[in-house]
Amino acid sequence: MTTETIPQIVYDKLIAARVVGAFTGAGISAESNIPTFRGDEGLWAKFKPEELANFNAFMKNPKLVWEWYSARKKIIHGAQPNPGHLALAELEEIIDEVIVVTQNIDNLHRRAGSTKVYELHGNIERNYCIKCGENYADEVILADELPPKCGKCSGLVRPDVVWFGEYLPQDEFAASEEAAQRSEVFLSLGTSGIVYPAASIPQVAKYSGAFVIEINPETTPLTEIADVTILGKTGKVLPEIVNTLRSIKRKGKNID
Ligand code: BJW
Ligand code: ZN
Repeated sequence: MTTETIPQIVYDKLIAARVVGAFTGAGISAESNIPTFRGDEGLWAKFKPEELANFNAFMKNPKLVWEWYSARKKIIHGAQPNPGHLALAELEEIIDEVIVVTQNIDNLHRRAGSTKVYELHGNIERNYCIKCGENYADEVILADELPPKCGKCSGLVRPDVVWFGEYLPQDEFAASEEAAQRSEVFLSLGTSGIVYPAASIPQVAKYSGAFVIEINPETTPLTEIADVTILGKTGKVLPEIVNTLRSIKRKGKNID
C-alpha cells in the first residue's frame, strides 16, 4: 500500500511490537540540511560517486577527495538532529527495543539520543592512517594542508567511511542482520535502497516476517517489499507517528 497519510495498521503493528528495527539513509538527515547523495539536489548531482567515494580515486587525487570530505565534515559538524531523528530516539520510550541500522556517517542518531545504533558505512568523525592504522581526530588533521599525513609514518590519512568496492564492517553488518531477523516491525527511512549490501537489510527483515513500513517522499526499489509506503518526509511523519502512539498508550493506561 502506498499512501500520503498514516494508515491505522501502522499504529496497530507498532503498539503490538516488542522489537522494532529502523534502516536509515541520507533522507532522514536532509531536514538537518545535510545534502543527500542522489537526485537533483543530491551530492552526486555535482560529483559521480565513483569519482570520489572509492580508494583508487583517493590514491589518484587525495587532495580533491579530502576537499570534498573537509567540506562535508564542516556541514555535518554544524548540523543538529531534526524532528525525524528525535522521534526515532523517542520511540525507545514506547517500544521495548529499538535498533537503528544506519547507512549515514553523520552521527546524528546518537546525538538525537538513540542508544542502539549500527553504522554500516562508517563515521565521518573518525580518520585513520592507511599505512599504520593510527587514528586521528579532525582537529589534528584539518589544521594543516590537505591531504593530511600521518605524524608517525607519513602515510596518507583517510576518513573512516566505507567506499565503493570496500567491505562493510563485518560485526556491524552481522548485528544488523540479526536485528532485522528479530524485528517485528521494520522501518525503512529516507533511503534510495540501491546501495548493497546495506539495502539487503530491510529484505532480511521482510523475509523473516517483519511488517515493513517505508517513509520517503518518493517510491524506491524497497517499496516493492514494504507493506506500507508513506509518501512523506521523515521529519514530519515520524513525530506524528510517535505522538499518536503516545496518546494511544496513555488512553490504554486510563482504561486499565
Ligand atoms: C527523504 C527526504 C526526507 C529525501 N525524508 N526521505 C549488488 C548489486 C549491484 C552492485 C553491488 C552489489 N553489491 C555490491 C555492489 C557494489 C556497490 C553498490 O551497491 N553499487 C550500487 C550503487 C549499484 N556496493 C559496494 O561497493 C559496497 N561494498 C561491497 O559491496 O563490498 C563487497 C566487495 C568488496 C570488494 C570488491 C567487490 C565487492 C560498499 C558501498 C559503500 C557506499 N558508500 C557510500 C559513501 C559513504 C561515505 C560517504 O558518505 O562519503 O554510502 S555511497 C552513498 O550511498 C553512502 C550512502 O550511505 C549510500 C546510500 O545512499 P542513501 O542513504 O540511500 O542516499 P540517497 O541520496 O541515495 O537517497 C536519499 C533518499 O532520501 C531518496 O530516496 C529521497 O527520496 C529520500 N529523501 N528527503 C525522507 N526529508
Ligand atoms: Zn601512519
